[in-house]
Amino acid sequence: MEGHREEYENFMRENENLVNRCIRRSLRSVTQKNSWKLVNEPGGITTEELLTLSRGIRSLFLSQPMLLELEGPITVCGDIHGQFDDLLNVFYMCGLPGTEKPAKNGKPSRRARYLFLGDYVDRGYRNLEVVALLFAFRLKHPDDFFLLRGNHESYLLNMSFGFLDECKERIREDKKRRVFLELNVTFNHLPISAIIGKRIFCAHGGFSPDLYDLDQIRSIRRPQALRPSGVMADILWSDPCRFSNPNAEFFTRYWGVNKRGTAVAYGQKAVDLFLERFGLDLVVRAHECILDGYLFEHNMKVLTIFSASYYQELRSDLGQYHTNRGAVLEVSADLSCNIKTFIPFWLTSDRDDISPDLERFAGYKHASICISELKEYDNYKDVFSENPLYWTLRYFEEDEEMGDDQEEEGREDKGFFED
Ligand SMILES: [Mn+2]
Repeated sequence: MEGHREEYENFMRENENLVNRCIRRSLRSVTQKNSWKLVNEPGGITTEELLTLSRGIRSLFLSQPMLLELEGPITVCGDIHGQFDDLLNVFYMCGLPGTEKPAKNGKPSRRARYLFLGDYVDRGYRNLEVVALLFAFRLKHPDDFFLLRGNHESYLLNMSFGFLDECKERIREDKKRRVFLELNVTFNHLPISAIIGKRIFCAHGGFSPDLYDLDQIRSIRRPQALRPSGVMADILWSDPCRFSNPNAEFFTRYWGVNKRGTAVAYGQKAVDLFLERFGLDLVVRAHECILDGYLFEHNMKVLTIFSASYYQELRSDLGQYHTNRGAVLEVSADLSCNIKTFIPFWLTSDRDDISPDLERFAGYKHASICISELKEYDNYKDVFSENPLYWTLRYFEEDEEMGDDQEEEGREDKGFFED
């Protein structure tokens, strides 16, 4: 891990300006009329610069464990799903990463720190902006800003739910394949869980019936593609059991079948045993859209947090979207928990300081993928037909073989949209 930290520090020495520019430009979009777009837009960052961030951040992920051990105070955020305005809304509400929050009620101020629970891409339409800004903050604040992996940080999902379409649409022909693949390689380096103050377990979906020792998480090697089953899949995919039928409860107090058809559903008994075994108090997870933005279940031992407000399903071109609030959880230094909820920027009318043209739906194109379109991806076949476990490794080998030549061939990135 030491060596990776050094790699990361070297990377930052060379690329600090890029990281700062990426953050500055993203935040400007809150107050300036113009654009929500950062990548491949005038004044923004180029495709190559996005890839530079994406490569640099891998050594930072590897320098820290697969199971992060964090302390409060820290703000925990759920799914973002490409809704860049929600991400900015969270920072607007809870403080910019690394900055001092204003003191309230006589309490001392503190630096805003964050833990995100995954699902950064798909569904929404500003995936590239979300990824770029999260990566930039992650690089800028390596010990105050953390990202976990969600089930959508996997090419098996994000080639079908919007991210690949966005890459296709916004990145020029000869680069889009590389961007999509390289970002997914980086996703394969993300840690999958965190424990705050030794008491609060955080992950995208939940935990696993096969998890009897936390070292099982720590020992998962990276880069790691997401497999369809196993401990890692359960942590990223599972949900709490819900009972509409009291008779069903009898059978699913421990573990049930997950309605998604993947991983498991955990009942209250399973939660009690899990928390007791590891001396924990609470599971905080994301993964499900909740009307109020948050939901306590299983005797308040499981908290779901969802941070994409008015969450768009894939069919939002038909005017279908949820009318949910977004929420975040603020955990204090003594582990007391405070939930904040919010509605989209574009529903608020009293913020004069915010750009008037924030309409989320303007310019949004329905990200559809149909079977016939898959034909276009024939050149991915060699990659996608493989077992995900080998895919990552092979991609790395290819990358190395190409080495410096590839950089030369790449030339200066002058995409369609750049000045
Ligand atoms: Mn999810």
